[in-house]
Amino acid sequence: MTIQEISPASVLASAYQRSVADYWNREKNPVNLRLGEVDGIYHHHYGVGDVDWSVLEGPEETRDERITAELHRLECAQAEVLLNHLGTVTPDDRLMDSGSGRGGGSLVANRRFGCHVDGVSISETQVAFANEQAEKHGVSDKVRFHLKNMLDTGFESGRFRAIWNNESTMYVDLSQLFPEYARMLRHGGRYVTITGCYNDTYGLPSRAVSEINAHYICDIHPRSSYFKEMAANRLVPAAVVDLTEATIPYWELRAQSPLATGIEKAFLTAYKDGSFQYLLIAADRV
Ligand code: GPP
Ligand code: MG
Repeated sequence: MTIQEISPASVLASAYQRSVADYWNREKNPVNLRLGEVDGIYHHHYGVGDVDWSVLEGPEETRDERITAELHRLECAQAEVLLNHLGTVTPDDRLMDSGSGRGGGSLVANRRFGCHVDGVSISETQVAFANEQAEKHGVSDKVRFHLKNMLDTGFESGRFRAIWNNESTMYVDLSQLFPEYARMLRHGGRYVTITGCYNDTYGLPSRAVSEINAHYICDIHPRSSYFKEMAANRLVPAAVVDLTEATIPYWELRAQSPLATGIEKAFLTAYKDGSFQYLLIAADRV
């Protein structure tokens, strides 16, 4: 283990990054923990797909449990959509989960492909939690989580077959992020992001988008900046999927859940007024 991996001060390059690390070190939202407890896969992203509204019916005593399981099912479906865009991955390949949270995405990638996964987070608490999960799932030989900064990981050039960000690009400047990915991806490697971005055709960030930024201490980028910065960094888009319609039902259900955090209305407003989009972008490193 390098010094960089064990010293938070050397990983956090700015006061902003320290404030983000502080948020995630303290974060214990039941909407994340209760969902993770369903099957031991802890995600930090939202869901896609049609809601089974029958979960609201049936015995009152188990209603909350049914909603929790349904929200988790939709978040797991979102992770599968991302994995579907990683291309061919063999058990010897290495993938990087950039902004790996409590580790759920890395575990499901390893489960599907049998590959090595390096998860990266600037939160010590998340890294420790995720490494415990890898132990519990018996895959710590192949899935490892590191206290590292995605803008400057220290990983060797050409290490990765694929890199993904599942809702974590809004914490970094893309003009700093993509050069680091172009360096770490091998030629023909795949980059995938699922992200919330603001819609250039709306203009600048709407009130609802600004509320989301304030809630998570992030900086949602315009859709155009993804393509501009990819083009500048040898990343050629291979697929773009607008998941906006597919994520709205998740937010409708979450708004009715006792696990709601208060940000649900802002997401629904932003998606419905056209100021915000939930997008998957897959790109090849050339
Ligand atoms: C979800 O994490 C993602 C983020 C916080 C980044 C912001 C994402 C956008 C698309 C704008 P989470 O699962 O920890 O959030 P919550 O606690 O609200 O479920
Ligand atoms: Mg969540």
